[in-house]
Amino acid sequence: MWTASGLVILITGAFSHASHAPRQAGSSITVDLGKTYQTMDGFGASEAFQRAVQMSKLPQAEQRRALDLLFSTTKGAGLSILRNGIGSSPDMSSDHMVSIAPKSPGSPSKPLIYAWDGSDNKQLWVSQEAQHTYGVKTIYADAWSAPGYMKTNGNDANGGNLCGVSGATCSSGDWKQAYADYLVRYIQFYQESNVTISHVGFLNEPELTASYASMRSNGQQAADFIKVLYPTLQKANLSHVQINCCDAEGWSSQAVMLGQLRSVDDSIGVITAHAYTSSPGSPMNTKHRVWQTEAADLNGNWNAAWVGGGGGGEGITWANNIFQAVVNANASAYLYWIGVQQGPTNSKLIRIDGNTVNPSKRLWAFANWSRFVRPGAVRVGTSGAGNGLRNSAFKNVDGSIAVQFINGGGSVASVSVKVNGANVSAVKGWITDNTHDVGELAATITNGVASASIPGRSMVTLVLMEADEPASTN
Ligand SMILES: *[C@@H]1O[C@H](CO)[C@@H](O)[C@H](O)[C@H]1NC(C)=O
Ligand SMILES: *[C@@H]1O[C@H](CO)[C@@H](O)[C@H](O)[C@H]1NC(C)=O
Ligand SMILES: *[C@@H]1O[C@H](CO)[C@@H](O)[C@H](O)[C@H]1NC(C)=O
Ligand SMILES: *[C@@H]1O[C@H](CO)[C@@H](O)[C@H](O)[C@H]1NC(C)=O
Ligand SMILES: *[C@H]1O[C@H](CO)[C@@H](O)[C@H](O)[C@H]1NC(C)=O
Repeated sequence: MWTASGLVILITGAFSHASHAPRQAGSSITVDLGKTYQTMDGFGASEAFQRAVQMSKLPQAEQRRALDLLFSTTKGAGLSILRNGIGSSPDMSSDHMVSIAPKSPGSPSKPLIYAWDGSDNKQLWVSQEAQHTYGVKTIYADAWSAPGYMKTNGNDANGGNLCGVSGATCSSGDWKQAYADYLVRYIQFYQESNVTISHVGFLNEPELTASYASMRSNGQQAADFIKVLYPTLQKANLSHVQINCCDAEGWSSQAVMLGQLRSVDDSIGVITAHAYTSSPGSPMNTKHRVWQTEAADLNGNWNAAWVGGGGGGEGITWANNIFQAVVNANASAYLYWIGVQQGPTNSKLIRIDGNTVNPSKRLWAFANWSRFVRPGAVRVGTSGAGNGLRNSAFKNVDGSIAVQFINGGGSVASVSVKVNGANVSAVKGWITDNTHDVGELAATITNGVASASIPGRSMVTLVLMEADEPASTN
C-alpha cells in the first residue's frame, strides 16, 4: 500500500499564546519510508512481587478497569508486553514470589519436586487476561534468582551464584541443568493454563546483591547457563520461546556483558537492560533486538501530572524517556517497572487507592506510544530541523504511519505533513497534555497535506492512512 518514498513534514510556523514570546522560524522534516531501523515489539510493565495479588483484591469492576487501562487499545495504554516474575522463594510472606519447586530434592541428579499452585501470585490470571481478552502476545517470564538450594549462598536472596557456572562450585553439585529444567517446567505450567510464554529470562540485575531475590552473574556465567538452557528448550519443543539476557541494572553494564556472551550469541533472542544505573543513550553492539525492560521513578512522591509536581514522575518526562530509548538507543521495547500497585511512590503507572484505581499521566505517555506504534511496526527515518519538536515515525503492519511530536517548549507549533509517493487521504490526531489523556486533536488533510497544531509541552501523534485503511490502529 505504501510505496517507499518520502513523507515530508513541514513545520510551517509556530505561534505562541504569549504575545511577547519569540515566533519560531518555519522548518521542514522529511520522513523517509525507505530508511528503516528496528522493528518494535512494544511497550509494557510488570505485576511481579505480588502486585497482581493487589489487583486481584479490587472489586470486580475496578479489576476490569485496571486491566483495560493497562492493555486496552481503546480505553487504556494498549500495552503489548507483560513481564512476569518466575518465583524462587520458599514462601509467600511479604511480597515474595513463591518457587514452583520450593523444597530441595537433595541433589541435582534427583528430579525436582514441583508444587505448582495454579496462581503464581495471580500473575497467571493477569497473563490469561492479557493474552486472551486483550491479545497480548509477548509474555516475558523472568526469574530474579534460582531457588536457594541451587546457589552458592543457599538462599534465593542476597546474591550468590548458580552452582556450576564458572567460578561457582558447590558441594551439592552442578545445578545448571536443574535450573534449566525448572524454567522449562514453569513455561509448561503456563502452557497447560493456555498462556504462551514468548520469552524467558533467568537473571535480574545480576550485578546487584539485594535483600530480595537476587543472583549474581557476569557475562561468562550467563553464557555458561545459556549453553544448557538453549538445548533444554529445544528438547522440550519450546523453540518458539526466546532467551532474554541479562536485565542488567543499566544500559552500560549490559553493554559490558555483551562481550562475554559472544560464544552463545546465536542462542540469545533479545538483549535486555534496565535504565537505573545508566539510561539508554546509544545502540548496543548486537545484532539482536534490544529491550529496555525496567525503568521507574522509584522514590518520588506520587505524581499523576503531565507537567509539574516533580520531574521524575511527570508524564512528559516518560514520553521523552521512551523517545530517547527508541530513537537514540534503538530499543524495540520499553517497559515501566510496575503497572498497577498501592503505595506512595511513582514506581507504578496506576495507583490503587482503596477500592479504586487512578492512572497517572505516565500511563498516558505510554499510551501515546503504545496505541499507535503496534508490535511489528518498523521505525523509519526522519531528517530535517525539528524546530524544538522531537519527532519520530513508524510504519505499522497495517500500513498506517504514526508520526510522534513531543513539544518541550511552551509555544504552539503548527506542522504540515506531506506524503510523497502515497495517496494519503486520512489523518487522525491524538494529544496528551495536562488536560488530555490521548484525546483527539484536530487535524485536517487537504490534497494530501495534513496539518495540525502542536500545543506547548504536549505529545501529539498523527496517524496517516490511505482511504481504504481503518481509521485506527487497534
Ligand atoms: C485451555 O483451552 C482448552 C481449549 O480451548 C480448554 O479445553 C481448557 O479448559 C483450557 N484450560 C485452561 C486451564 O484454561
Ligand atoms: C516434540 O515434538 C515431537 C514431534 O512433534 C514429538 O515426537 C516429541 O514427543 C515432542 N517432545 C516433547 C518433549 O514434547
Ligand atoms: C538496531 O537493532 C536492530 C535489531 O533490532 C539491529 O539489526 C541493528 O543493527 C541495530 N542498529 C544499530 C545502529 O545498532
Ligand atoms: C495515487 O492515485 C493515483 C490516481 O488514482 C494513482 O495513479 C497513483 O498511482 C497513486 N499513487 C500511489 C503512490 O498509490
Ligand atoms: C496521550 O496523552 C494525553 C495526555 O495525557 C492524553 O490526553 C491522550 O489521551 C493520550 N493519547 C493516547 C492515544 O493514549
